Amino acid sequence: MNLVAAPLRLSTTSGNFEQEFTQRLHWSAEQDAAIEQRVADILADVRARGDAALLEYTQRFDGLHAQNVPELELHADELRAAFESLPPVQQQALQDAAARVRRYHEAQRRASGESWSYRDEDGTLLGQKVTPLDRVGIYVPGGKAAYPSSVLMNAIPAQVAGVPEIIMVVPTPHGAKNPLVLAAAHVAGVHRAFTVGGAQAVAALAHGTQTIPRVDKITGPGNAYVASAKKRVFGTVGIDMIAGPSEILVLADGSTPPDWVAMDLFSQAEHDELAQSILLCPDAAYIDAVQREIDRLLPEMPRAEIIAKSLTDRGALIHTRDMEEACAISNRIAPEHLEVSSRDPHRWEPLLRHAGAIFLGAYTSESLGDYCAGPNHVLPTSGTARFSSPLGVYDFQKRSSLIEVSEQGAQELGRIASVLAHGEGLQAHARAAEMRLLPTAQC
Ligand code: HSO
Ligand code: ZN
Repeated sequence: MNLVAAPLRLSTTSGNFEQEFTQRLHWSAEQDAAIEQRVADILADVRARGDAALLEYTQRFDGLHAQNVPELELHADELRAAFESLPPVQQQALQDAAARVRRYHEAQRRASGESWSYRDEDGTLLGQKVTPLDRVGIYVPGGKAAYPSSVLMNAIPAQVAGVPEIIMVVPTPHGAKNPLVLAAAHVAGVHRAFTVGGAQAVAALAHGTQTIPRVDKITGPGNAYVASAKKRVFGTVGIDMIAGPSEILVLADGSTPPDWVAMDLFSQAEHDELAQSILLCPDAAYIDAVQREIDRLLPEMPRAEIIAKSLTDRGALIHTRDMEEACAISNRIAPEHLEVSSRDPHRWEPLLRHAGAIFLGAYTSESLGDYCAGPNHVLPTSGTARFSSPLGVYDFQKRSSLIEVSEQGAQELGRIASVLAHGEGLQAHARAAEMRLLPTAQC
């Protein structure tokens, strides 16, 4: 088989650049009406019949037979046993990754996850109280997209936020359990885990069943059924985001060995045929060199077919006038992962405004971030980095405003509120404010 990975070659100086560029970026999640209907039915059924429905769907879709849902729980000793069954190098790698991810998220909590307050001169106290969610559900896909690293990336920020109950669901088709996933759950401090998946698991977490407690928020990636179910239960519970296919954008000044860049482009392409890998570079000869490395390295890759299709259908090698223009185009794309593969990454970083994660310098391969650098690998995709952020401790916390008005403060605030309440025609509001005015200060 002669596979070809031929990303689209574009140049910003060419007349039809805008049109070709826009076309290449275009991606829309197909809303399959049949899936939508099936998911709506499953949600309604699990909501109405609880465990009985969950058990039936698990039997039908996962070929997993059990007498009842309690049998589908993975207990703490089973998670620990999975961890202990791993070769020591894998145990160590999981623990090292978890420690680094925990440390990063602890810093995040210190920087932005703490309560604060201040007092006005008249003694009025104003503040913000940060509280962890009571209970969260983490969806972990089964089968080929079962990533132990994603268990760490979802559970650790929840744990660092102080969530007292983290519930994991993971489908195990025909009972096939992924020991690394169970071990990661053990390392990350998941409290309870169930071998259920699909829309039925999302329904169980959102509404609760006799066995599975209802949660306050559901995070984690999943297939089209899971994504549709998460969208539908949003409002009953919180959700993190609906992730699209992975993306990498490499901004190169030509100083990094081209095979490093080629492999980084492969690293996201190998996730999915729909993944998008893009190179932006002002040096045409370097772009040629990267393409040569792509051709040379592709046959070595076990997932060559996926890589070839992803690069050919969605990839691009874009020649820009200079690095400044490359940065501007990167901002338009707002990629999930942005590598600044430059001798001088700090020169370009201030120009980069929209990206889920920014990897600075030739040694910072995105793949290190996927596993163990520390920051979260659950990131906004499909241009949503324009307005959203990586999964973090803040996703597992919420904020309450705190207000304590002093007697003196009530005089000043009462006058303002009374005027505005009369303006809105709301008498009770006005009188509630006025009643607290001292006789000398009455309006
Ligand atoms: N790059 C993926 C995360 C991942 N990679 C997990 C390897 N394992 C998120 O975009
Ligand atoms: Zn990855």
